[in-house]
Amino acid sequence: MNPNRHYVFDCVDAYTAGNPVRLIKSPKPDLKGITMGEKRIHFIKDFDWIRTGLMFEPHGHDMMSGSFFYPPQNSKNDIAILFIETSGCLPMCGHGLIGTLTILMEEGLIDPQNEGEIRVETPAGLVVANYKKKGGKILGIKFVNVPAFLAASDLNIFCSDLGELKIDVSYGGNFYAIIDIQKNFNGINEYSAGDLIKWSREIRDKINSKNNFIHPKDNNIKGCSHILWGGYPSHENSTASNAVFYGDKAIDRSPCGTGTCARMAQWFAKGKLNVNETFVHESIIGSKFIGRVEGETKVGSLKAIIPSIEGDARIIGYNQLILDPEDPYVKGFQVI
Ligand code: PYC
Repeated sequence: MNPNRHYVFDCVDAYTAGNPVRLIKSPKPDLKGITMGEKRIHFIKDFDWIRTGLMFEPHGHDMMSGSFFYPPQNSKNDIAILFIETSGCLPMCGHGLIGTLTILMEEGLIDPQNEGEIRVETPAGLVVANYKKKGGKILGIKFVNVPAFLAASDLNIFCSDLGELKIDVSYGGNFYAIIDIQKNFNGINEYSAGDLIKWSREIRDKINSKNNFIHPKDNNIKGCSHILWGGYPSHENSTASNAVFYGDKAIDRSPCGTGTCARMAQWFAKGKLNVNETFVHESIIGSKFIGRVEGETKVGSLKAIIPSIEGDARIIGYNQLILDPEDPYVKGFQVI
């Protein structure tokens, strides 16, 4: 595929807990590499124009998130997924995984080897999902994610509007800066999404200029890309609420799957959550994921958890999207 040609992309649009998932069925680029991690690097190098064209305006919007699916490298697995969104090509995306698997199952695009289970190769590693099905509908998906770990704690970062903040950085498939409720931050319920977006950009720049977060087992996974702001939950049975910032203008409408895993690893490291405990996470719109610490493990020398996330998704439409080299906005744009 090359950016000088005219393409019509056949897509299925869905959402998971409020956040969009656009599965691109065809055409899809031929990616070099054996693992999805290697294929992700090839996509970033040669095919990012597809991501920007299909995720940003006018074809998408600030929060748009999507995926491509490929045959697995290992025949024991069922599928391989590449995640794209306005922030880039992600190692892993929780809401994206739930949405993509729901579409693949409901549209008959996958036939899992074992009923009830889908083994998924992602750039971050193997993820095993279980689904509940009724008739042709997927009622819910629970996946066991890649190991999550706390990477740094109590970093002091100055935010020009809020003042000094204490920030932890944790990995759950992407690196998250976590800003819990504290003296200078009263929780997401007290601020507008616009404020969180503005502060997130400043904080992310400051964190990445002073630190170099690299996954101990994969140096292609690096940098703190997402900011997770804590808040008080609005439902009695929820553990916490959060708003995750990504890209340059997005607040996740879902509770953020990889963010929830990162936060569970943070709580576990601080003795606030144990193995076999659940963590019900609310999003900025009140939608929920059920997280759970399935076990304990290590990533290199770091203590880590094996987290799981449960949620559901809905298909909302079928889209044929044109990328035409004659279109002045073929690569997409964003108004900041
Ligand atoms: O659900 O993991 C997630 C996610 C990442 C970015 C937006 N959502």
